[in-house]
Formats: sequence, C-alpha cells, structure tokens
Amino acid sequence: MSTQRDPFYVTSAIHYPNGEPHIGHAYEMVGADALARFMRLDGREVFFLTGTDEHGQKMAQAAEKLGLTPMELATRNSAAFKAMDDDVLNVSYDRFIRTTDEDHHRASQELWRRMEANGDIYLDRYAGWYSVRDERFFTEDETEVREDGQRYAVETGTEVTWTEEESYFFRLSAYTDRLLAFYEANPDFAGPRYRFNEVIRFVEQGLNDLSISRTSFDWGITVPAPAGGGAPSAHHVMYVWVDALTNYLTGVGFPDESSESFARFWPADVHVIGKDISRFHCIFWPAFLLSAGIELPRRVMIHGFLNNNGEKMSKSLGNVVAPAEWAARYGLDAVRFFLLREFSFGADGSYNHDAVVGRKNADLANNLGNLAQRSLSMAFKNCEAAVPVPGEPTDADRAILAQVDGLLEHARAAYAVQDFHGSLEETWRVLGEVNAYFADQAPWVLRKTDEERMRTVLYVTLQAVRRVALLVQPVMPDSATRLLDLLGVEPSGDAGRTNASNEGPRSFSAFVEDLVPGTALPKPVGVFPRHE
Ligand code: ME8
Repeated sequence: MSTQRDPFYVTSAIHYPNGEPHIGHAYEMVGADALARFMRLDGREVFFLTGTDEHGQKMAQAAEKLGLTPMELATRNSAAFKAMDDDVLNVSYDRFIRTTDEDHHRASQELWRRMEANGDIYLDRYAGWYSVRDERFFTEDETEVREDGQRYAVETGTEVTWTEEESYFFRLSAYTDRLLAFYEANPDFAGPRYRFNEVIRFVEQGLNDLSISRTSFDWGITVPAPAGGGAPSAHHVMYVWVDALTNYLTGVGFPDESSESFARFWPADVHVIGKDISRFHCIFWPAFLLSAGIELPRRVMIHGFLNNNGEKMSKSLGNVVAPAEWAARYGLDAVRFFLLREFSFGADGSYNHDAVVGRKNADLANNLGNLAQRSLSMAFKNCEAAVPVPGEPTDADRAILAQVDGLLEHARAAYAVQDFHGSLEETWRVLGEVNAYFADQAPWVLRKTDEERMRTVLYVTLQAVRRVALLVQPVMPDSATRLLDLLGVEPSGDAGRTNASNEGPRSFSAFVEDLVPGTALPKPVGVFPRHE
C-alpha cells in the first residue's frame, strides 16, 4: 500500500505574453522549479503551476500595434513562454495555464460572484490615472509631470493616462484592519521580511477601494450579471489583475471545491513572484479571498530583480538577453546554478559574463567536478572499477562525513524559506572542506604506501560527492543525474516530475544510505566542463 504523500502547491507568477520571455522571467522559473523539485525529492506530492496572463489593455494595445487580434498575439507568445520552460530551462511544471482557458473564465466569474454576494462590490465611476504598462491605477499624488509634458507614475516610471469610466469597485478599504491582523498572526506570510515590511507599511496608511472592471475595451473576462437582477449600464470586463490572481485557484480545480485536486492542494504553499507585484499578492489577493470565504495562501515569496551588469534590462537599452542564448553559451545547469548561487533570492542581482564564468569554473568545474572526476577515476583504475571496500574510519573520516550529513537538514530549513542561495553556499563551504580532506589524505600517495587506507579515503570522498550530488538535483537536474549515474546510485523512480521528460531523479530518502562497496562503476566522464 502506498502512503499518501504530503501535498505541496507552488506557483510562479503568470507572465504577460505581450512580448518574448527574458532572463527575468527565466530567473523566476528557475527559482520556482528548484523549489518544486526539492519538495518532490523530499517526498511531497507537488503541484507546480505556471502560465501566461493574457487579458487586459496592455495585451490589446500590443496586438493592435502588430495588426493581430489579442488572441493571436497571446497564442503566439504564450507558446514562446512554454517553449522556454520546456526546451530551454527544464522546468518541471504540472500545468501551464492560460487565462484564456475556458475553466479559468468560470473560476474568475465565480470568485466575482462570491465577493459580490458578500457585499463587497458596488458600481461607481472611476476617474483617475492608469498605467497600461503596469496594468495599475495610480492616485494623482503618485504621479508627476516630467519635462516632456507627459505624466508618469513615480514608483514605476511608466506613462499614465487619464481614465474616466463607469466601473465596479471592490471594498478594499474595509479590509485594512483584517489584513493587518492577518499579517500580525502570520509573520511568515511573505518573505523576505524587509519586502513584507514595505507591504505592511503601505497597508497601515489605510487602503482605498479598488476599481475592478473596465468598460473602455473588451479584451477580458466578462463581469457576471448582478445577482439582484438588472444589467450594468455598460459592458464590463474584469480588471486584469482580478482574473490574473484567480489563476492560482483555477489551476487546482476551483470552482469545483469538492474536487480532489482542490481539496488536496488549496491553500497554495508558496506563490513565487517578483518585487514589483508584491502589493497585488500580499494585499489584493488575500482581501479577495477573505471576501469570497476561501482560505488564504500560506506564503508569498517575493524575489528581487535581475539586472544586466547593474543596469535595468529594457528593450530601449538593447540589453535584454534571451534565456536560450544564455543556456547555449554556458550550459543550462551552469546558468541555473549561477542564478541561485550568486545572490539571495529576495535581493536584486546583477549578472555579467565574468561572474557566470567564475561560478562555472571555480564552483562547478573545480570544487565539484574535479573532486568527483579525481575520486571516481582513482576508484575506477585502482579499485577494479567498483565502489571501494573501506577499512576502519579515522576521526578525520568521521568528521568530514558528519559535516556532509548535516547538509540535508540545512537544505530543508533553507528551502522552507526559499533561501536557495543559503543552501548552496553551505553546500559549497562543506565541499571546500571535502576538497581539503582529499588533498590532506592524498590517496594518490597512499596508493603506493597503504592501499587499504587509499580505499577508505576514496570511499569517504565518493560518499561525500554522492550526498552533494543528491542535494543539488533541484538546481542542476541533468548534471546531478549524470553524476549519480557515475556513482552507481539507482534512480528511485518515485521522485520524478509529473510530466516527466528527464529520467532518473533520486529521492532524498537515499541521502542517509551508504554507497554499497563493490558496486560496479562506469568509466567516469567529466560532468562539469570548464568554460574556455
Ligand atoms: O507582472 N528580474 O507579468 P510580467 C526578475 N502578469 N524578475 C522579473 C524581472 C526581472 N528583471 N522582470 C519581471 C506580471 N520579473 C503579471 C503577473 S501573477 C497573478 C500576474 C518578474 O510578465 C515579475 O516580478 O510583467 C513577475 O513576478 C514575473 O516576472 C512576470 O512579470
């Protein structure tokens, strides 16, 4: 009988397919994917949702400029985002949702009905500033007129336009106190703390009601007819963020709350999003759910922005890097490793060629690749191509393995708060210790003086490499798998992705197991090449 595994529901943001995906999108997907893979390997039943956010004025305008219908543009670029996940980044999502999917329309309308039934929606007129680029309303004092005579949003620097139309409103103001009480009771609801604090400070100033429908264009989900009868005086489509946030419910079966999937996976464990959309996820989203009587997600992880050499990426600066170009230049796993190792997920980060090559050569080729290749080659040549039979361990052997053994618990604590960087940093600190051990013990000298001791040192080193390889699978799935193959570690079969494309993950339950002496080893080949 199989025991039911503990569910874990993780989502990325859904991306606007008004253009092609860039490395910022890739960064988010790599983080969310590492988290999903980690939890699967650690025995959780994972559902990982990603997709594209296809409605709204930005999409409608972008399509018009290209002479396409919004649906044509969405379909074309949504495929580009999916191809990035499938063909470039090796992202192990379980569903790729499009907000134009039929079930998503039903889910969004049902959420709307519930908020309305709770008395939180009323009809009024909106008159104010709107940024199409940000799909966001701004009050006058959040904007400024610049030298060119145009008005811009101060926070995001995007142009705003005067918008005046009939609109439905959500009584967000009524949720100020409830949200603050919720944050207080759930200090880990959002992370990192400094970004959560920004949200809290904003709510403490008091919230205004939110315009949640538009009438000046029709590319969106139709607002359901008012429950009390009577039709609205204009054709309303939902404000794109109402429908966008609802994707997290649709993805697991809402509005069918009795569905097995919804019961199992809702509330979401982690929404992975970028810092520019923290208010939508930490304020609007919980308020909508409170209104609709739906449980709130457990956590929102707010990652920083990735810049190019310290500069913001933008089409006008011409420094937008295509993820596929990067993966082709450095190798996908080196890129994934760099993105999660170089800076902490919550902070902003910057990349440049030298930094990526530095990580690839020092951390991967030298510290991990060389150690693996040297210990495996020695075992292959001097121990009949098998895992060596160790003698009695010394204090040095026990001490180094104790450090390696501690890495799994460290990783669990780190991944619980999406601290991928912290986990990798500690893993590479210990790997440094293993390298020092290997150099001190000098098995190539022992080969001539004390063969049993040589075998023991090789066994201990391979044991350490094996545990490190197990732990880095979420970050570098292909390279880690190849290394585990070289170490003669059997795939566990039950820890794969749901829509499996790569075979052979080994679950963390194997972490405490030992290499079996005498297991045949294949001829070793380098897994982490140097960047020349
Ligand atoms: O905001 N570095 O979509 P989006 C890191 N559709 N992350 C970045 C980034 C960068 N340079 N640029 C963007 C949207 N991102 C909405 C989300 S969710 C219900 C709706 C991140 O395509 C950004 O913070 O503009 C967001 O999390 C994601 O990429 C999608 O951005």
